[in-house]
Amino acid sequence: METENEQQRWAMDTLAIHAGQEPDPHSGAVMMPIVLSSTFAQESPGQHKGFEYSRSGNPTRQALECCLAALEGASHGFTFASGSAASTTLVHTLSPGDHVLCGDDVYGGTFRLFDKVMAPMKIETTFLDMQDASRVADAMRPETRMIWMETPTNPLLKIFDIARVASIAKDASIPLVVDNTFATPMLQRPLDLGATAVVHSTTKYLNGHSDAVGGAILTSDEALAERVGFLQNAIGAVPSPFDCYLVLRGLKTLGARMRNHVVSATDLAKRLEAHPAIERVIYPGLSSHPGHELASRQMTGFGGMITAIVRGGLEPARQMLEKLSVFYCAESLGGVESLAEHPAIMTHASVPPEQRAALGISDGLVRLSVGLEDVEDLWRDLDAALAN
Ligand code: P1T
Repeated sequence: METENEQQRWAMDTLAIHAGQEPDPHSGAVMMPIVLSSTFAQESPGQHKGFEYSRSGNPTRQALECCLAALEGASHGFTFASGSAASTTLVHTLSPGDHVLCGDDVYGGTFRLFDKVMAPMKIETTFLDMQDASRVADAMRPETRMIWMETPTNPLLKIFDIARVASIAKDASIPLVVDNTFATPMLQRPLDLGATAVVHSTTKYLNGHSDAVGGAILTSDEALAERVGFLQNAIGAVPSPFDCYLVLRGLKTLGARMRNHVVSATDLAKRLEAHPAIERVIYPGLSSHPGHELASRQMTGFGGMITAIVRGGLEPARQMLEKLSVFYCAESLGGVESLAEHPAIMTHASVPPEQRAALGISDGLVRLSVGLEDVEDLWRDLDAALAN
């Protein structure tokens, strides 16, 4: 792929395979080399081929950053050692006294970042349900400097209206950050809907094979990009070239994987909804989901995550998680293998119990990451685990 302009003409599946990458000029290798060198020779002090030191920039990382930026329709991409490192770097664009509006349902680690790391640094966060976008406008304060949301949210799969919240952010001249980890750019492109920046845990669908931890920030806002680029180098929470390579390789099949995840998740959500041991299924693709209509407009597919409430609470939910065998009981999501987990005990344990109760993260709630195994095997596994 020669230029950014040419890249803009390519469809998503083509970008996922080629953006930011060309055959190696020395050998013709079609896969991006893993450049492990920590430093780069300079012809004269300050005269170099674009790389000085691998924390500041690395060829393998640059290829990944270009590919992710192309997929999200951004002009700038930055990658990090984890999704949490990406989020932490982004909130370091704020200053003491600033206020953040954050969606009420976010990954437990993101809640913890705002609640336990940023609050003592005098950055206050208000968590609110953004399903009614007018609540966002009402909650704005003169010192509000950032709006942050996940959609679909983790783990309740709420859908927030990106375009509406983006216009509220724009009126206040503050950035809207969308964590696009659950949808991926294959199913939702927040920047096209007016968001200022996208963050990702590349650990999940983007890598897709549960063998690398990473994160990313994508934006077309020049001032924000300049600051994030500075902070990426100054804070230094950068990914290794090997992890960049793994995510770059995983990205090549992102489109094919996401289409398959969506088909299987839709099928299983419908079957679970009719299962007597299940009290409620939350999946944006079901017409029973309150955000179904908005998700149909805002996304091109409903994702691979299903949340279900097991009838009877903690014990039946625990038994289900113990009995599953094709689904592994494990944190994380977005890999080729199916995973099931219990947010109240596992991924969202850092959210205080009263807040979990208010949100509806009950003890019977389990979260499924539907993988790429045969869907009938997945159904047999779920059905057997739900039998008493
Ligand atoms: O784990 P890490 O790469 O640091 O990413 C953090 C993160 C950020 N945003 C979202 C939406 C996430 O789901 C995560 C990580 N989530 C899990 C590990 C999980 O099981 O939900």
